[in-house]
Amino acid sequence: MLRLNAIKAIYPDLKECAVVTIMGATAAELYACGHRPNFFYLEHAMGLASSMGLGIALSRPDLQVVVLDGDGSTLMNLGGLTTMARYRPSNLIHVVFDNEVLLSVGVSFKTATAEGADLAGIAAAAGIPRTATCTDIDSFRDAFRDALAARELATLVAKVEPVLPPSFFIGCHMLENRFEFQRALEREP
Ligand SMILES: Cc1ncc(C[n+]2csc(CCOP(=O)(O)OP(=O)(O)O)c2C)c(N)n1
Repeated sequence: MLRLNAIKAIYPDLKECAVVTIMGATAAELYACGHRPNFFYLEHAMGLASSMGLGIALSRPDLQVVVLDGDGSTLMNLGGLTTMARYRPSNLIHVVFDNEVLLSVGVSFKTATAEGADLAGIAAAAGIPRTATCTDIDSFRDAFRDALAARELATLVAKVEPVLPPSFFIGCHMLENRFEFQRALEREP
């Protein structure tokens, strides 16, 4: 599965959600699908997209929050899984695009998932109530929509090819994105 196609498959569902992505390829691919004020591209702070998503989900329980994470980033903040499970917000879906490498730094450095680490299994063991590993677009879209409908904290791992986007272009400055996203979050439901 290509991550771009996986993002396209859930893109219509992201319209009403607060979305936080990791930096690099995932951010660029979501941006390429069409930027929205409710999308935040978390630059530099590798591993912390899930923690930021948790904070938003807890402070805005009326809002569905979606985090688009990577395997390297998730492995860098495994404690984030236990903290998400501990507070268990029903309005948070944590998607991990697992390409088994640190793709965005341009080298094919393998992560532990290339050697058998099972992020959905780790998330389940951390206490995340709903987990899945998806290897094709249809099962990923179904797992995502089921999690939305269930209103239950979920970590969904999508196994994707290590394919770089044609460009890392993001047409809004980090600061602009920061203020625009804040305003989107402050808007009344
Ligand atoms: C603390 C920290 N270490 C390293 C980096 C450099 N860096 C940026 S993206 C990235 C790889 C992210 O890997 P992953 O989460 O698997 O996502 P992918 O790029 O494969 O989509 C790295 C190492 C960083 N931004 N911050």
